[in-house]
This record gives sequence, C-alpha cells and structure tokens, in this order.
Amino acid sequence: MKKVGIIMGSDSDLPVIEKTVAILKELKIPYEVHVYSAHRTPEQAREFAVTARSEGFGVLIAAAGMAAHLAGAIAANTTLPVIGIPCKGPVLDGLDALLSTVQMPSGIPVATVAVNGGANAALLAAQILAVEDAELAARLDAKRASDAAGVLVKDRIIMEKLN
Ligand code: RP5
Repeated sequence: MKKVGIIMGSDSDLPVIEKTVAILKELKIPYEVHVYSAHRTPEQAREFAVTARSEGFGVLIAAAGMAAHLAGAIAANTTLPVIGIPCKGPVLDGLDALLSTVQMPSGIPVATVAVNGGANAALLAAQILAVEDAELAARLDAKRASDAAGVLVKDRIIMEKLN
C-alpha cells in the first residue's frame, strides 16, 4: 500500500497530528511524519514534496497554523493529493490558518479539512487510498459502522438520563 506522508509546520502542531496518526494506525495504513516548515525550512519541505511520489507516498497531509502556507507550498511541488489541516494558533482561533490553507489559486488544489481536523484528514487520506484498495475500503466501512454504533450508544445513555 502507498504511504501517507504527514508534514507539520512545527512540533507544536503535534496534538492535531496525533489524531491523524491514531486513525491511520487503526486502519493499518503506513505513514511517515516530519516537521518541515514552509517558512523556516523551505528547502526540506520542497525536497520532501518533490520526491514524495518516487518515495512511495500516495497522499500527503500538511498541518500548519498562523500564516499556514505549508499545504500550498507542498501542493505546488507535487501532483499527489494534498490534504491541508489548518491548526488553531494563539490568536484568531485558527481563522488565519483556515483562510491561508483553503484559499488556493486555481491550478494548485489543497483539500482543506476543518480547523484542527486531524481525524478527518486521516479518513480522507484513507478514502483516497481505498479507491484502489478493496481491503482498505472494507476496513473503512467497518469503521463507519462501528463509529455509528458508538453514537447510538450515546443516544441511549442521553435518552435514559433526560427523557
Ligand atoms: C506554524 O506556526 C506552525 O505550523 C505552528 O502552527 C505555528 C507556530 O509554530 P511554533 O512557533 O509553535 O513553532 O508555522
């Protein structure tokens, strides 16, 4: 199976990426995590993107906060699908990172998930890889069903408590 490449702009983004890693592990998807910044280490970020396809990656996830140019900078240097996670910073509640990540110019797409949306980034990456992988698609179906069952348990608990 192709690997998922995860790049975060700083190790301070790790709490968001932990959610991503947990789901990739659960779905048995190989991954690699790096800290490369569009601003602080632009050469390393570019090199990673340029070589990602030949290194066996199928999807890239880029997480960054504040002036979050990382996902766009990665996407500029590969035609692999790139998923951007805007991370909430100390001010502006992540709106800065959301707009910096989502507002890409035509020609260089970034599939942007919600602010701090580490879980959905993993699921979207899995869904992309599952297009050509029936076993992974089955694991995704099973996870959907089990997540839905978890919500129904919560419904029962709330009904018993409040109704
Ligand atoms: C961004 O700046 C990083 O992705 C991080 O979200 C934010 C702050 O980085 P640190 O100052 O915590 O390293 O580039």
